[in-house]
Amino acid sequence: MQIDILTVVPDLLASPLSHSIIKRAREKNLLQINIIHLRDWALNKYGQVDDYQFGGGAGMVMRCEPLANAIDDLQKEQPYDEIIYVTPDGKQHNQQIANELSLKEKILIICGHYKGIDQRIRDLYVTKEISIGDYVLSGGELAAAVIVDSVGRLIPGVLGDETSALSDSFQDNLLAPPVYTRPAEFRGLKVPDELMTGNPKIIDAWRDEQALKRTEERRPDLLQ
Ligand code: 6GU
Repeated sequence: MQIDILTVVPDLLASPLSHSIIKRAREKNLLQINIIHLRDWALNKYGQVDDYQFGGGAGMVMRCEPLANAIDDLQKEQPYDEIIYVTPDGKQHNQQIANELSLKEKILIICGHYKGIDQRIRDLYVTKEISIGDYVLSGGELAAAVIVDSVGRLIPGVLGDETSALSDSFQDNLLAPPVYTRPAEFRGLKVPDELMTGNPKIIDAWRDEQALKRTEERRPDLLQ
């Protein structure tokens, strides 16, 4: 899978996508991430990509021409399966969207800055608008990193059996059960007996029960 990310702050994206599972996915060539600097399509030698809003108001807006020219160039050989704009007014990201995106071949994520991008780019190019939650970030880069991480780990072959996504929170609309490692007792707190039985039936039943209990207590909305 290829994920291109169009940004005016490429430095914000480099590190979060170069570690752990995502690093290995890139090394195995299951995931290609290209961080692309929008200034390469700037309007002038000053690197301008934004302008004042029509109608007035504080804050700049990212202009159409650099974005349109960049997108046209980037899909000359192979069109994008999805062009995503990350924005606080998008649909809230979740595991189902991550699952769907992980099956695509080539996607573009556009990171907005300032007051966002000209509406006409959204009308003409964008196929999906995603927010990562009800709060405002300074730009779309950290949201893009969150989305790429959540998608990249789901690409077939990225996770081994031992880290299978099947046991993650949300994968079946349940939160994950508690987990324990050694020592078997810490400051008077013991690991639940069920996990120490070595009996897969008892262990699975305990995990299912705990996942359900946690979800009922913390996220009853997931059970609707
Ligand atoms: Cl996608 N972008 C920005 N700037 N802020 C956000 C967001 C995205 N999602 C939540 N807050």
